[in-house]
Amino acid sequence: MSKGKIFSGIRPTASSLHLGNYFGAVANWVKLQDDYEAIYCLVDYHAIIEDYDKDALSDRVLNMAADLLACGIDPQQSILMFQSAVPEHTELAWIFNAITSYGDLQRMTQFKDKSENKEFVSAGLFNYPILMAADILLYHTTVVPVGDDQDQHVELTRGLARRFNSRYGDYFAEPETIHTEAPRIMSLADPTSKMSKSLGEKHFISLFESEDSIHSKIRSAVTDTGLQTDEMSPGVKSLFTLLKLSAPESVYAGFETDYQEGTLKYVALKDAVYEHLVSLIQPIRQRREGMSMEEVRRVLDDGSERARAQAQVTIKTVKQKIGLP
Ligand code: AQP
Repeated sequence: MSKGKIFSGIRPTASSLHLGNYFGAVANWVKLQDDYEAIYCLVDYHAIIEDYDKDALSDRVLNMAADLLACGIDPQQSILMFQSAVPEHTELAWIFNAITSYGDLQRMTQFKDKSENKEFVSAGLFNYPILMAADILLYHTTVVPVGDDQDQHVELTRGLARRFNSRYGDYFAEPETIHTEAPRIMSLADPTSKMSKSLGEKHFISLFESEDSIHSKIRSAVTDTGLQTDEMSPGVKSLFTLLKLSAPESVYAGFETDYQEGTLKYVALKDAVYEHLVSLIQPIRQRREGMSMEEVRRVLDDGSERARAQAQVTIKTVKQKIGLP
């Protein structure tokens, strides 16, 4: 039986991955490599639609690729590539522009959140989901492993596949989303918001920041929201999620019992989260340290070339189907 096809991307908007990226998406990318034919992409065209540092972008692409390799993406098994090396992504996006409804784009919550209170909102930010749909469908993807903040965009992608197929004849499969057991990691400084770089330094933990900094961010994690309720507060829930993802089951169960019996000490919970998280990411950090950037560049160039060969076949067929000469 032929393997299903995966595509997923990450924006090189910072120099390294954060825990949200890792637990929400990348951990699954690594796990699914054996069962799927996978393409993982540094989506650099998605990184230029909001303010960005042009002098840093190129290095960020390389650094994020190095992070992904350190996390366990295997370039012998999967394609690791960057988007701007394969112009068919933007070519297909333009074609999809013609079949995307303005109203559908207006409903995208990420656009609403990211455009709020901004003086300059680029058309690229509005059109972002179209390029994402092109990224996915260009490779006849069947499965998209992402955090749940991307669900609405994958839904739009399915709709575009349907619309294309009904106008021009069956061609694109409708991809499914796959989540990890933690599809939304929350900010420790504001446990009601998603862990995210754009909220600022204290709202995310990078896989590669100093242990002191990780310790201090976990130690200052918000636990009480001041509201009296019988339910676990969002901050404590978030710490338990990180513990579940990093510690042995017995450690997690012990803290759960403490919580139920009312004997839980937040400091002990935070220290356990710190200790287990750091041990989990230690091997990744070590692999990252020894990595040659020349080798990373070679992996990316090779992956982009292999991806382009596939993308060119799709674009050729799409152009024929829509009547271009
Ligand atoms: N907090 C999160 N929990 C679970 N999954 C997450 N992802 C991102 N944040 C979380 C998933 O990571 C993949 C890459 O997403 P991206 O390119 O949007 O990553 P990002 O730019 O690093 O996300 P940020 O930090 O949220 O960026 P800003 O603040 O700029 O918007 C996706 O699969 C995403 O779901």
